[in-house]
Formats: sequence, structure tokens, C-alpha cells
Amino acid sequence: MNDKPSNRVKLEPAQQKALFRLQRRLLLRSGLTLGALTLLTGCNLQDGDEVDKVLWAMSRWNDRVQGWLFSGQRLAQTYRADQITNPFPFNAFYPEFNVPEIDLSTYQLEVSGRVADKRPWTLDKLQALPRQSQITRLICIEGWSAIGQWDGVPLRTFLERIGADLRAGFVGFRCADRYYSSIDMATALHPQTTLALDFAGKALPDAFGFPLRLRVPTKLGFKNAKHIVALSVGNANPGGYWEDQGYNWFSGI
Ligand SMILES: Nc1nc2c(c(=O)[nH]1)N[C@H]1C(S)=C(S)[C@@H](COP(=O)(O)O)O[C@H]1N2
Ligand SMILES: [Mo]
Repeated sequence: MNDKPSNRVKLEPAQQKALFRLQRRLLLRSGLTLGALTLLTGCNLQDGDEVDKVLWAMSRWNDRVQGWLFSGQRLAQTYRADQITNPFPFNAFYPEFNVPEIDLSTYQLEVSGRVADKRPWTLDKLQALPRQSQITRLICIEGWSAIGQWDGVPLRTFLERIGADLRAGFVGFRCADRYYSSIDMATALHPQTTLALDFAGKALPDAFGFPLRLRVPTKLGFKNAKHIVALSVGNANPGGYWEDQGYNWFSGI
């Protein structure tokens, strides 16, 4: 986006007010920035004529988001292999050279909370579970998005396998880099929500969450925990690294 004032279309005062209200509502209700909205709606907010379209799209978005997510079935858009973004962007709360290196000889996925079987999982055991594949768009709240391919175990399958209480409210994730996040149970059981083991047809690279990450295409990027070392099921909301710093917890699209 070009922020030079000379390239900006001047908005009418009423439009300016509307944009301001829109921005507030976005932040309060969705955690989305205008940059993220631009990606979601395909509208160019530099262009005054587009503002009405954006406002219209936004109110429709607000109305639909809850229904999509509570239905637990609405599918995120999928893409063709030739639409995959290459190279795929890295993002974390630290630079890429600080990505955690996981030692597979000691790696375990811990399981806790409202689950019948609390035995930890090795990567081998996870790899033996049924798999699914998706080509979907990861949307970062910082204003970029990218299409990638992830394969792994449907989270629903895993939760059933460990005898999780599927009526509990939340599934939480703790990561090797001290990141953490959580999702509501409807999202955890959504057919596209995956405990991803592979990216682009190979084991997850270190940067993209080795050895295990959450891929939840109905949520913003920051809900897609990488380097997962512990999963919990419960009725208290475990929050998250960004969620606890003011990003909207729901952050669904
Ligand atoms: N463990 C961990 N997971 C994380 C993060 C992180 O800093 N640590 N960043 C999140 C954010 S903000 C985004 S946008 C995506 C980026 O995933 P990518 O590096 O595969 O693009 O990972 C999410 N998961
Ligand atoms: Mo992000």
C-alpha cells in the first residue's frame, strides 16, 4: 500500500467518519486491521469510491462470521496447487534465526485436561493416524496472506482418539517457543482444522512449525500455533500469546 499523501484519494467527512467507525468496530469485534480487511474484501481503501463497498462488505461479514463459525461446518476457501505462494512467508514473535530446534529423540506431545487418555504422543504415533490435506490461505493480522499446502491429522480425529470431552469449551496449545493459543470446540471439530505434520508435501520445515502445528483456515494466522508441545481440553479459555495482548480471541473469517 502506498501511504504518500499525494496518492491518497480525499474522503468526504462522512466517509472519513464511517471509516473511523469501521476501523474501531474491526478492532473491537474482529481484531482485524484495515490492512487485513483490504485482503479479505479485495477492496482498495485508498479509493474513496470503494469505501461504501467496504462498509457493505463489512456489515455482511459481521453478520455472517458468527453463523459460519458456530455452524462449525462452513469451509474456508481452497485453492489449486498452481496458486500456492512460493516462497511462503515466515512469521513469529521473533526473527527466523531464533526458530526453536526440536530434538525428535525427546519430542513428545503432552495431552491434558478433559481427556480419557493422557499418555503423551510421539511423532511416530501421530504419523500413523488418518490424514487429510488442504491448500488454503493463511491470513496474518499484520496485513499479508499466503496460500500453502498442509497435511496432517484432523484435530477431530485426534480428539476422538484421546477420548476428549467434545462438549468442553476450548482446546489450548502450548508451543516450544513459549507461544500459546486456543480455539473454541466448534472450530476444533471443524473438518478443515488439522494438526499439520507436513508443509508442501514434506515434513514441516523448522520455520513453519516442526514437528507439529495447528492449521485452522477459518481463523487468522496467529491462531495457527507452530511447534506444538502440549494440547489441553477444558472449559476455561486458555487465551493466547497475542490474544492476551489485545488481539481479538475469536479472530475468525
Ligand atoms: N509457536 C508459534 N506459533 C506461531 C507464531 C509464533 O510466533 N510462535 N506466530 C503466529 C503468527 S502471528 C502467524 S501469522 C503464523 C505464521 O505462520 P508461518 O510462519 O507458517 O507463515 O504462525 C503463528 N503461529
Ligand atoms: Mo500473524
